[in-house]
Amino acid sequence: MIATIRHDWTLAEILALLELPLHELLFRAHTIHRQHFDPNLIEVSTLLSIKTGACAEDCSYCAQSAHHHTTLQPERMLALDAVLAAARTAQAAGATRFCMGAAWRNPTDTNLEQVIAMIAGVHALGLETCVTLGMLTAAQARRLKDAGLDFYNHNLDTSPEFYPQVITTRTFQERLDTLEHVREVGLKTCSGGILGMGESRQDRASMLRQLTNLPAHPEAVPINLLVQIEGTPLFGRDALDPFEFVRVVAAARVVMPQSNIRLAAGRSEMSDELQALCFFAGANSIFYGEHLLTAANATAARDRELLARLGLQFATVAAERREPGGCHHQH
Ligand code: SAM
Ligand code: DTB
Ligand code: SF4
Repeated sequence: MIATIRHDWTLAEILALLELPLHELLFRAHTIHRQHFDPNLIEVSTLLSIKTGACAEDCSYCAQSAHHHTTLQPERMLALDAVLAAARTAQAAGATRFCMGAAWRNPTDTNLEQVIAMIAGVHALGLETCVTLGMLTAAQARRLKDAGLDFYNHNLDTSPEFYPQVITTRTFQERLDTLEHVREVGLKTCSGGILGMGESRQDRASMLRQLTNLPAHPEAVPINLLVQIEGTPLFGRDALDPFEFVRVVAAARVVMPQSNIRLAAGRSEMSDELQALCFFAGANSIFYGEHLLTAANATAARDRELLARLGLQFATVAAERREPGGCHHQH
């Protein structure tokens, strides 16, 4: 049986999921996961920061905000050949998607044309393309779609209630507007959030509710664990209980059965056992490669070893969805 795709989850229902006995929640999530995906395949995307730091926004988690005093050195936009060299390396290491991020509030139209040249080059290598450039107008989303982009990443980051404590220079509604522009032109959306910023369980449920109640579930849902950056306002926050992280991954799988749930930033701080639990709970995608945007990622060598120990394989194309009725779990 294939899970129904719902857009009407209530906060109370999602909170109730998060509050289930852990094994109950894991069983439900894994059962749904197997109905929609091969449970032994992991999708791998590699990130590259194409324009680093000096960002006008005040996101309180971010190393790249000009509002904070971090040790990060700002860098101008990378040249096309440097981007393509990084994409070739990522592809040779086994990545199937290349995600380019820029520290902008929004791109100018000139910025966009430069990024489009990068998208074209990466696409020509045979990689899926994703960019995350901040807010987009409807016309800019259309331009990216026409240029052949596959995915646009734009995170909701947290609940609408907790959001004002995290970012003051753009609103939650502006994020929803960008996602709408992206969706309306037929780009695939990648949208998720960050855990461990001091939010409550209710905030975590509320963020998932916002994602599920979008007119279409995002095709990819990155769940980031806050990477604590010295000099940012969120540095020194209490660490999140790892089981709470797993619960959110599992609940995300239950409420968005067909989306790729990505175990995103923060894996370098996670134990192998925690990552294995997250994969069981329905995470089927990772960022792969030594760097995230500015922070270190789990190393590629550690990831290859971990996946081998768990009997998991890199998906050769984006994690394939099961054909309805084509499930091979025990009935
Ligand atoms: N500047 C663009 C924007 O914010 O829309 C694109 C890049 S931004 C770095 C992409 C996302 O990375 C953020 O929305 C946030 O969810 C995530 N992120 C940034 N810094 C992080 C950190 N220290 N820990 C976890 N996730 C982080
Ligand atoms: C997402 O959800 N996480 C990625 C990607 N989308 C762009 C970024 C993580 C950034 C982690 C902190 C850093 O590297 O600065
Ligand atoms: Fe800028 Fe994006 Fe970092 Fe916010 S998350 S400060 S918009 S780079």
